[in-house]
Amino acid sequence: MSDRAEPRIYEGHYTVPAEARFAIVAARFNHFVVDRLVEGALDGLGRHGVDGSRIDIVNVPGAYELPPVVTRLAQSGKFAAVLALGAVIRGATPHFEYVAGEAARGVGAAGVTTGVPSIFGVITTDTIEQAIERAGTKAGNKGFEAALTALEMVDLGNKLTEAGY
Ligand code: INI
Repeated sequence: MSDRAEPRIYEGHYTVPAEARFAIVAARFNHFVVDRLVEGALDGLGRHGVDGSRIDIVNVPGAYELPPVVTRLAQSGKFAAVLALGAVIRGATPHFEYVAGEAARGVGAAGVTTGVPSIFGVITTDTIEQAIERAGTKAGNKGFEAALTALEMVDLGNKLTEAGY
């Protein structure tokens, strides 16, 4: 047996503080897909004891509008995490790169600048079929995944705070 000290490992689990509140910001564009993501996120949170009374849902026109609202909610200090949900589908539009890029950059920046986990639950695909696959059919549900990511990051943040980081 080695007497070498083991490293400390920090990792979040799906443990939710009783008072933690969550915000979901959902884009209306491609709502037939995004509605499934919202359902998935509510399911993911609900399965870990977060019922609707602890969740606010805010709707915005499109994925491009997610970042300012995610930032505002994260800055409010009222939420343990903010989930951004949307679907950017390339289709025939050259708009895709701008919308998807800005949504990803802006939601990421919200998390970095506020310290509140800001989760990127935005599907970016070439086709509607691929988007549907990621919204509760054969490739899982990105809203559900976003909920679990949020829970893990909240718990990780609490553990790092306890450790003095
Ligand atoms: N918004 C989306 O959420 N998904 C898309 O696929 C999309 N496309 O393809 O254009 C989209 N555009 C709208 C955009 O998010 C803004 O609402 C709009 O540009 C006004 O700022």
